[in-house]
Amino acid sequence: MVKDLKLVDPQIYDSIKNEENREMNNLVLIASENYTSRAVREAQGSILTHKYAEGYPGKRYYGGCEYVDIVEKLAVERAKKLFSSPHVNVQPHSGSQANMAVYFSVMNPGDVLLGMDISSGGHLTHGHRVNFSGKVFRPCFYGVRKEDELIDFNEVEDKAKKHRPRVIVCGASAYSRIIDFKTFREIADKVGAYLLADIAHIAGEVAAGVHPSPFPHAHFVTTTTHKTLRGPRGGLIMCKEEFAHAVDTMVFPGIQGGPLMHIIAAKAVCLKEALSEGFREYQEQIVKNARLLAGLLQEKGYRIVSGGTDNHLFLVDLRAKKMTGKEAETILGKAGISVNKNTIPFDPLPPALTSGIRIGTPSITTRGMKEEEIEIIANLIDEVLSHRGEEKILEKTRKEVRELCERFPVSF
Ligand code: DSN
Repeated sequence: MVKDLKLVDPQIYDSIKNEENREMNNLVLIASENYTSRAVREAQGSILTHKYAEGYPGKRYYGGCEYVDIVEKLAVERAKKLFSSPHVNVQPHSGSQANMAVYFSVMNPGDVLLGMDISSGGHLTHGHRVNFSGKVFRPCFYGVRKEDELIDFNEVEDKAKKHRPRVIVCGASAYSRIIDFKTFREIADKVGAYLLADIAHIAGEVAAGVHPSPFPHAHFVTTTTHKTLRGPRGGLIMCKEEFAHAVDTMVFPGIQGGPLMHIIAAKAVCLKEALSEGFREYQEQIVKNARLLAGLLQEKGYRIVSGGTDNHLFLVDLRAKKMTGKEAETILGKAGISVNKNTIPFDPLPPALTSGIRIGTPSITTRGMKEEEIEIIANLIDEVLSHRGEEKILEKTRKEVRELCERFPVSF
């Protein structure tokens, strides 16, 4: 007898339903989140989760891989086409594991890794001391300039010459400007380092040509598939042919076991969607929306880190508003607007408090929101933050958020 989730596990069922409602009725402005299509989730929730397929298509350690081979080959071919990448590994379970596989394919423990400081917008896996990347390797960091909050290439070069890294990693989680991959490569070449471009955040924009591609500059490119790319939670590695064997053997058997074939199928679906008509327009609209929202908040007196954005996100410095990022995250959350607290460059406050919030537009753009709705959202954010603690304002905003969400439904 087929028993559905509601019967088998009502607690989990209810939590999923509640989360569905939360996602439908809140304005999600978390820059790293998005809504997947039903097709992506159908593949992700499929019976492919049953299959062991250690190895690669045509070279598996298990029998019965004829269909999952088709799935993985399709995912690889689509990723190659979308990103114009010579070689792709679609098996990394996450962005962290994608970065780990690249590091271990060209570095030994104790080698030097040069990455972007987390408070300038970098990621934990770019050498942070609490992460494997900062424990196994010897990390050193570059950041942004105080005066304009843009990547300081003089510092990148100075640090590269001083510390002689084996790998330089560029790419960020909270940096709103174009990343100049060519200059990073020139610096890497001066010190004989490999360049890894972690495009997890901007993958959709890169795929659509809205952000310059890291190819041909980077030796390795990693990404997640669930942010602007709008796919399932997971990772990808792209590289030149000469590194293909090292990367593939490091993913499996180096750091992972059986690939998640249901996730790989969902990656293939999202890559197909990204190759289809409308994806470029979607990415362009994400950036238009982010630019407009940053500009409108600026007009209302909020300081935007680096003065604006070229991509899907930006950071708001709340110090002049005498508010921490934690407070803003909580107050906006109560109004149905979901953001995350985020350190700003040279932040005097710790990561648990922060002086800023990060705002991103991929999710609301997936809902179809455009300029008109962005104006409403800017007003709602300002109203809530300017009247903190005023229950009446919160109530009014919650109602307006709900109305806006109902006009732009998410279909699950
Ligand atoms: N946690 C992700 C983000 O929010 O940017 C990065 O991995």
